[in-house]
Amino acid sequence: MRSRGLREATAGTPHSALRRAVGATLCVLAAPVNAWAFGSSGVRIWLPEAVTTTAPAIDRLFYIVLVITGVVFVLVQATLLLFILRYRRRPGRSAAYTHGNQLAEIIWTVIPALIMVWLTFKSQRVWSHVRGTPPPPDLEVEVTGEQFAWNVRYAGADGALNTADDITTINQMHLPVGRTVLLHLKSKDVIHSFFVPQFRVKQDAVPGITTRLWVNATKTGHYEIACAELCGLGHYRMRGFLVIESPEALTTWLSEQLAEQAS
Ligand SMILES: [Cu+2]
Repeated sequence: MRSRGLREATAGTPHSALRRAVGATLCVLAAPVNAWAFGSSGVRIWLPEAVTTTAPAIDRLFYIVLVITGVVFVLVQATLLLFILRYRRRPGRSAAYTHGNQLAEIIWTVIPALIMVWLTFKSQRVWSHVRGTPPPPDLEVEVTGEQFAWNVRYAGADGALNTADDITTINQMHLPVGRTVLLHLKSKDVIHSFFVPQFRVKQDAVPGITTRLWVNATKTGHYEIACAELCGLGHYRMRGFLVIESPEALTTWLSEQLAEQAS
């Protein structure tokens, strides 16, 4: 630890100013990590609330990459500024010619390579969990994008999708909290993109392809489904409403939809 005397002795030097600037920047960059570490009691910097079992791991990865790239950015820009000032043209000083420094080149190649390899393994674990084989679902729902609405289909009493007793809604999706839901994502016409920010899910709905996504919501609430792909003139109004509720409330809602459909 630096002694008090030494701190006071270096307090007014340009080096100490640089150190303070780097320290302040690191504090700002560390704020999102702090928010993540303290969970819901922390300050939300800019990401929306995370309401699925997979969202915290995705956020953690995002903040790790943000902090690493942020620190590198600040260090590189500070060094650049320092060198611009320190080695600026001065009368009587000629330029020095150099072939570089092999040790420095090895260091700044090996360290980023190791960080990249570490991030690859770390992100692969998250990716395979989120997008690998889905866990056994408690409920399957079909979501079909079309210009400019989300068609949602639930299985009826027979428990099978795409049969006569299906329950269909437009722009209204209800899902149960604490249950694994498998979404079958389709498109009728052009490429749409199913986007629920609180799920940390943004997935293209491509004509001719059924994409499977699984989610397990951790919190009840009202959220929005956006289309994140410019899909035509009415793209701006392609907006769905998502309700996460208890399984019992979902059963009630589904029977209401069925009664409405039959009348
Ligand atoms: Cu769309």
